[in-house]
Amino acid sequence: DSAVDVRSLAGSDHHKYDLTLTDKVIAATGPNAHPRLAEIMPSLVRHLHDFAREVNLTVDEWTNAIELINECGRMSTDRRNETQLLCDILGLETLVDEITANLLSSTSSSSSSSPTPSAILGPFYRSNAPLLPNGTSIVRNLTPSCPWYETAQSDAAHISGKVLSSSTSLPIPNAIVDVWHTAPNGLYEQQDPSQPEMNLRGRFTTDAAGRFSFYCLRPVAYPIPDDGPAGKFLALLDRHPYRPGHIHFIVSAPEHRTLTTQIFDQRDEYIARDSVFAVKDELVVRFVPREGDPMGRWSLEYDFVLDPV
Ligand code: MBD
Ligand code: FE
Repeated sequence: DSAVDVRSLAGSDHHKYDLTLTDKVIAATGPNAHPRLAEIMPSLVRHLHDFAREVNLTVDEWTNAIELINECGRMSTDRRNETQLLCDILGLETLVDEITANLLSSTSSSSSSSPTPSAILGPFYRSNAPLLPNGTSIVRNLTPSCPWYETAQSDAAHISGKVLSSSTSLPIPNAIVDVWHTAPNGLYEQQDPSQPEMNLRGRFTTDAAGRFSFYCLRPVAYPIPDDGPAGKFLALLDRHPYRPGHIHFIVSAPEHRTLTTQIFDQRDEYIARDSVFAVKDELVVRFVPREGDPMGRWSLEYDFVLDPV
């Protein structure tokens, strides 16, 4: 009889049975295993083994894959996280973000407005960005000698809005809007020695009316780092490395669930083919011309709606 419940065999007498390799690996988990791991490992092992059998994975191919993963784990000089980047180009960070959002929304109580959709964090977040007063700029020490000085003038933008609670639609004072994006050369500050420390990063606190405002730049499309293992992998897949122009946010407030998200500039040619699959319709924004403000040629009003905890 081949129908054996392998879970009941963990322990003494499983060697008596002719289990397949897959079943043996699953059955090897002991009774005191970490509960969540005990729950998920049978599925992981089954899918992993089924995959290898389905594609007839050879030792050479497996060795190449191990080398790719090992290379991702070796920290590059700009502290980039290539393991995360590898997950991103496989759509995995977006998938787990989606799964997490679905789990949370099914348990959340009645709300009067729908929360702002989340989007992936990405590998370039830095904590402790400068706390800045509303109405100031995250563009630091910009001088005419900067190679992208002209672009920074023509793409200077003012972003303002409210942070609201989905349960009441009321504004939330003292919420923190943590923002970061790349320079017009497509590089985040920590990737680019020519940018000042914490350039294009800042944290703003909403006022009594739940409002925040700051100056930044309209975001540009740029390739995710393609000089390392993730880039090598993309090339082997004949895929482009570009992300549409985007601005990252982490919005947090007392008694509310922290929102990690991104907004995407509607004008961007890569909006429908993000290399890391993070674009959602509700996160696509339209900057409009701003009159009479030399600090910002473009304007955007955007509200963030947070779910209560
Ligand atoms: C990025 O800038 C980014 O936001 C993500 C998610 C992945 C790679 C580079
Ligand atoms: Fe990014």
